[in-house]
Amino acid sequence: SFFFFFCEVIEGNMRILQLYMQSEFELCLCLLLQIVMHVLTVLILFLFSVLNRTPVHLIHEIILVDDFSEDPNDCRLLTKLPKVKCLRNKRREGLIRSRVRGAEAAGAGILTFLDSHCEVNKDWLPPLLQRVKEDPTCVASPVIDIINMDTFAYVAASSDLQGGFDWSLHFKWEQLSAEKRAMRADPTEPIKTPIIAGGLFVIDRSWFNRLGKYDTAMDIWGGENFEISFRVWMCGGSLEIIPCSRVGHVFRKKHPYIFPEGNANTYIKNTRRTAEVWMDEFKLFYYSARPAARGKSYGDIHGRQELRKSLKCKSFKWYLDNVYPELKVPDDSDAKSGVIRQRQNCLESRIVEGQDLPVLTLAPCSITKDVPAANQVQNYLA
Ligand SMILES: [Mn+2]
Repeated sequence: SFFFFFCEVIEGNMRILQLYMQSEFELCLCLLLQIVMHVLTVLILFLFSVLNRTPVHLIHEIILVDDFSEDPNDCRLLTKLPKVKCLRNKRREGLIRSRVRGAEAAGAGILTFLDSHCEVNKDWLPPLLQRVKEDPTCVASPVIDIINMDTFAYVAASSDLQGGFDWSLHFKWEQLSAEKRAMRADPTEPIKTPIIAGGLFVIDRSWFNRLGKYDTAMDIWGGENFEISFRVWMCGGSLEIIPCSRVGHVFRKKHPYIFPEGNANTYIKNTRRTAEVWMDEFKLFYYSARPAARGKSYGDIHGRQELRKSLKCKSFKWYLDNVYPELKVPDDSDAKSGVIRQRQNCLESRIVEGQDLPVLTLAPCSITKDVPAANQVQNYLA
């Protein structure tokens, strides 16, 4: 069965074996086998890479939060590895509350948050720690490389990208603007990023606590990176990508979490909380881009609004002007009127009996003397 395991995901397993051979853990191969049989390959790869590629004196402890997984023994078994501790939730809490629980249990002055499906690369930690030591309000994240979920192949990502988003609060990587590129004298310089991709970052513990940790009323997963990014920038900190630090992340096709409310509803609840607390009048653009969010309940945000007030955070307008000028604020000049054509067909709206709203279809374009038919003229945002 060990052989079978090695056949299954060869590249990842070879890396685990190499990391094991290089390590000085007093862990017999039988225990390794036992661990391997019980838990996911990615979790083993994660722990071995952290233990082998991090100067040992820089790790106070590695806290795993088991979010009510099927077998409590999986996590318990991993505590046989040096520095590893395990906390198990009594019920499924999701990423956000699990992270807060881990952070509250942590004993060190600087916290490093990582997903469990990561493989840290050589010398990943010191550049992140150094940046946070220099400036404790800076939240430092690595360049996130890509690990293929089927083959475990490790693919380097570009190191001159920043995190960005659109008004529907959909995250995307984007090229640095020409101005930002011109200001960079050296490719190892930190990149100020408007938003972090997800959960890989180093933060000073008292700064994390003072800033209000995470919004623990958010469910399961999604949207929390917007909330923490807006909060860090608007409340006096900064977010940086440190090009000298690289961590591989396994990108899965399917989400490992079950969303009791459905994936889209959870994302809307979490992003709606973010928009309501942090985006001021600009939240209207969020609602225009995500009309489905309007009717969805998002719980009580009073506590988070109080937090924003007590930290005397800046406005979302300040954030847009100073941190993310690349995000275009829609205005009237973006509204266009005209025909939307696909080959010889045009988008046409029709009133259908028994339906409140017009129905869109494609129909042959109907243009007489350069004037399009009224039902083929659409208003849209370019
Ligand atoms: Mn992840």
